[in-house]
Parts: sequence; C-alpha cells; structure tokens
Amino acid sequence: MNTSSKLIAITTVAAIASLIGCKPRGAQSAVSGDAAQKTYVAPGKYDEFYDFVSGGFSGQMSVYGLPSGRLFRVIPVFSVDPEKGYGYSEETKPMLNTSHGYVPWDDLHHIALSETNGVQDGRWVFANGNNTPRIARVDLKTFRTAEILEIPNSAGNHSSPFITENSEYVVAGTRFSVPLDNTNGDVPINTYKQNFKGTVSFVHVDTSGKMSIAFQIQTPGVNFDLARAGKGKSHGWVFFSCYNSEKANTLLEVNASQRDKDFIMCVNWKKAEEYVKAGKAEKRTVAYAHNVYNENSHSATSEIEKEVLVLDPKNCPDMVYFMPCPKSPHGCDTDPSGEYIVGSGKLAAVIPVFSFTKIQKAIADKNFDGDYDGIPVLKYESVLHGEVQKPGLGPLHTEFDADGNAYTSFFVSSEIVKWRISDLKVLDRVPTYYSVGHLSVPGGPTRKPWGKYVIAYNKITKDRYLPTGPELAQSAQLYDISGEKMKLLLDFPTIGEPHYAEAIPADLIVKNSQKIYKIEDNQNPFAAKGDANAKVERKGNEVHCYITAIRSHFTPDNIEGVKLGDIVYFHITNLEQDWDIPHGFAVKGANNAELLIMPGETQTLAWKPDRTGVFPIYCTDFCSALHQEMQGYIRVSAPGSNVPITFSTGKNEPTGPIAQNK
Ligand code: K7E
Ligand code: CUA
Repeated sequence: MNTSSKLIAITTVAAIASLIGCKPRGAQSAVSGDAAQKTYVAPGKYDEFYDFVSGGFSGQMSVYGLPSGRLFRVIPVFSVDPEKGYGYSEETKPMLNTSHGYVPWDDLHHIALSETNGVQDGRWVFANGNNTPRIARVDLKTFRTAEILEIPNSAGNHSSPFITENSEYVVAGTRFSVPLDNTNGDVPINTYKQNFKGTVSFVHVDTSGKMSIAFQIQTPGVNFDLARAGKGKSHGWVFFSCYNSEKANTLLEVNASQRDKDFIMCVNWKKAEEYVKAGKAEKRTVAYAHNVYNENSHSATSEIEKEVLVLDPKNCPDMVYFMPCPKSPHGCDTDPSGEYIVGSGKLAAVIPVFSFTKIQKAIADKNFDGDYDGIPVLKYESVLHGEVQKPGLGPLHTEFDADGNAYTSFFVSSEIVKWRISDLKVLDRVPTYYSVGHLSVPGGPTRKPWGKYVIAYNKITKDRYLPTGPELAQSAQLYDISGEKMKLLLDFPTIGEPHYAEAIPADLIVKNSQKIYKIEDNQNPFAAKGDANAKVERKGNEVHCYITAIRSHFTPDNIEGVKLGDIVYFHITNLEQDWDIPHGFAVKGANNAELLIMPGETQTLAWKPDRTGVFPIYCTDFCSALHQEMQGYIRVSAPGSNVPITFSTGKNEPTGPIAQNK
C-alpha cells in the first residue's frame, strides 16, 4: 500500500463510520445582512430564472422561480397527478404505458435542458425514470410531458438523461447490470459475473424533439451512476461514472468498495455512429414502449417497439475506454471548456480531475494499464490533470461558473466547496443544512454558465423548518456566488426529494409560453367545438357524452338514459379561448380523478356507475363568480329500464317515461 492509498483506506473507514449523518457545527449560522433584499421579488414582479427541480420518488418535476424560491408548478411526468387528471384521463393514460403495462409512478432524479451549441435554448427539459427505465421529454411551451420512451436492456435508469451540446442525444446508462432482455433471464443471481451485463443507450433527439434509441453499447456488468457529455473540444464523447467494478451481487456496501479505483467510462459516440453505419451493430429483439402526446388531438398514443441496435466494444476498437477513478465514483462532470472531467468518489479523499487532451494523448500512445473485460484501461497518471487535496468528505457532484471555478457538494461533511480548476486550489467552503446531494448553478452544466447562484439540494432538513410529523420537507438552499465567498441567502422546501435541477434565464422560456389551445386546431375525435355539437350517444354499453364547458355552465347539464352496466365517457371540451381559464370536471363516486381541461382542449373521464340514482357533476376549478353554479346531473337507471337517452341545458320539460318512477 502506498501512502496515498493508505490515506484513502483510513479516510474510507472514517467516511463509512460517519455516512449516516454528520451535522455541521454552527448549524444556525446567520445569513448575510442583505440576503432578504437579494431574494425578494416584489409582488407582481417576475423572477430572473426558472428552476426545474427533480422530485425524486414523487416521480414529478417542479418549477420554481429564482431567486425567490417560489413554487410555480408541479409537472407530472412519471407519476399520476389527480390535480391535473394526468394518468387518469383517457387521453393521458397511454403516457404511462410500458412493456410491463401501466406503471403510474417512477423515481425521477435528473434534469437535462435542451441545448444549442452548448447553450440552453429553452425548448425542452428531459428527465429520467429510474425504476422502470424511461426518459421523458417535457415541452417548455406548455410545461407538459410530451413524450416518454422506455429503455430496454436496462434496470435502474440512473445514469440518465445527460445531453450532448446540440441535443443530438440524451444518454441512459443502466444502474443495475442484469441478464439482457434477449437472453433467458432466469439464472441464479450468483452467476452475476457470467450472465449480468450493463448497457448505455444513446437516444437520438430530432429537431422536433422526438426521441428514438439510435444504439446501445453493451458493457461489462458494472453499475453506471452518472454521466456527462463532452463539450467544445470533447464534443463527440460521453463520460459515464461507474462503481462495483468488483461485480459484486450481494452486500455491495462492503463488496463493491474493495478496489482502490473504479472507473469513468469514456465513449466516443462519433466512432460508435460510424460502427452503426458500417453495420457493426447487432439487431436484438426487445420490447419497449414509446408514448407520444399529440398537441392537436390532446391525446397520447403508446406503441411497443421491438428492436434495438447493440454495439459490442469487442468488435468496435477505439470506441470505449476506461479511466480509473478513486473509490466508487458518483458524479462525473465536464467543465464549460470541455477540457476537464471531474470524478467524485463517494469514499475518496481527493477529487480527481482528468484532462481531455491527456486522454487523447494516452489513447494515441496506447498508454494503457491492461484492460477490463477486453476494454483498454487508461493509465491514471497519464490522464490526470490533478487532484483536489483535502476537499471534504463524500464528494458527490460538481457544477461550474464562467470564471474557471468549480463547486462540489459533500454529502458526508455537508458542505459546498469552491475550487479553481486551473490549480486545483480550494478557495472557499460553506455548510449546507444538511447532507447535500446535487448542486446547480444556472447554466452550470453547459458551455455558458450564467452563474450568480449555486443551489444546494439537500437530503435532510431536521431542525430547519416547523416540524410536520415524522417526515419533514426536503430542502433547497440558495447561495450567492457573485463574490469571492459564497453567501447563504435562502432556504426553500421542495416537492418530493430533489436530486438534480437546472435553472435557465426566464426570458428564454417566457417568450414561447403557450396561452391557450386554439379551438379550431382541436383534433380530438371527441371534441364538441360549440354548444350546437354537444350530444350524448349510446354505442352498445358505452355512453359517450360530448359536453362543452364555458363560464359558467356545461352543455348539456342534465343527462338521462344511462343504465347500470354502462361505461360513461365524459368528453369535456373547454370552449374558452382566454389564458388561464381551465375548467374542471368531476362526477360523484367515480373511481377516478377529476379532469382539468385547458382552454380549447378536450379531455375524457371514464366512469362506471356502481348503482342507480342521480349523480351530480360539477366544475372543480373556481372559474368565475358563478363557478358554483357550474354543475349538472346524470341519471343512472336499472339495466332493463326503458329510459331513453336524453340530454339538455336550460329545458325543463319532462323527458322520457318518467311516470314509471312516480
Ligand atoms: Cu447524486 Cu440519483 Cu443524481 Cu441524487 S443522485 S444526489
Ligand atoms: Cu368552470 Cu368552475
């Protein structure tokens, strides 16, 4: 054991001992005097940045303003959202379809804003579903989930989605290695070393935003954790951190921490594209869902795709290299110039910083330290720019400003450390409350950081907020980085558990924000584009109600002729053409959520009545002074009844043979 590895070993023991919690001293330290002024956004004024924050196990994404920390919206992505009817309306259910059927939840960790020439462009934001591997694209015109693509040959889509500088690809590395989908997966778990493989996927994004899996690369059975695309000079490469190079399949806490170094995997995707073009990829039969929301029909479709192209590095020289990285790396981040790649070993005592120029030279000189499963391993010293010494305990993630500085989060020692990339000197450190995970600097992962702030996304709140029972809100903390020293400005609670977040100047999004759906563009097959088109039709045991909503009534508002055993479909068209006037729709006893229908849009609620009687329907969104009058009734009769289908608004003559009920 040399001195540095001894140091690592000692620090590792200390780190493991304190992994469970470490509260910084001076936890109640005061914020600087002008913090309130710096975060105060006067009523009616706009924030400077939008902040898109992952919701972790809430499966959603939330949108805050910075510097105020005000919550603007929760965007449902992988989880159903009864507030908006997402995943409950017939139109949105297909968004949550997978090869396993309907999966109404996921674990959303990472955010990737679209880029042009390495600069945020405000078109889309991508997010990963960890559990049932998926990538979603949210359209920033509407702040709605526009597309969800399942990832085959993957299990735990954690190393995802990280975007290339012209949004050519979002990448997806599997956290769990598994028997691949085209093999017989029914194998003993302890045959891990023979039968379990990893993959990284390159998901192409076309100019309209539409995603497709261009190719996958099969890898040794490690665990991929995070990734970053190269930029500038390193454009064309993606760097994936991985742990468990021991290929352990039990007690990873100990067994995956044996080796001094794990790896960062460097993938030359331009080379991979050449191999795909040259026919080197193997077509494999798999099954994965591809779900797309159509803005004109306001409905999603889900297709199961059956094929994927897989490259094996064994047949593709010069495509994949491993770079040793101390002790179970987590974060893997590339600086704005694209020259430096920062690895963050969770149990390491240093932060290694690699040089892209040196990586290229080491490859050219074949400066290898053997291979790992046939893939060349670059010599650590030959690719290293240097190590940040004594930075803190448990480095996780690094962001950058435009002035050559890096900001690294330390989970175990609960702090943010600012250091200079050129000479690796630590410049400043501030505590976080508590146990910070990701950091985010506006534009921090791009070629053009906007700087100004770093936001810490913390795992634990403890004593920071009013107690709310056994679980407390997770928390973000805003720090001013405009000076030499970082200054804490604000705490604000978050929805779900925040992992990564990205902030973007508001004007890049505001100018494109959509206000309504034009009623004349509405192609939903069940739309009623005016009260004259409102109707109720029976088709076998289905009753389709084409209902319009406008302040402050539904047309029709009285419906009869439904029989027990029928399925009733309420197709509600919101005829409003004004910004911010949705209507809601609910019916008593429905085993479903409400609908929330945007101006010009049609959404459908399916309802299977469970008893005869008269059931109220009403608008759930306070839309006008007479919102409370926006209501109606639907009558359900016995299966054999001869009540005909009738529907009306504003008429009160008896319809149908009601005498029988008198
Ligand atoms: Cu560090 Cu899932 Cu990005 Cu959370 S991960 S912190
Ligand atoms: Cu419509 Cu309330």
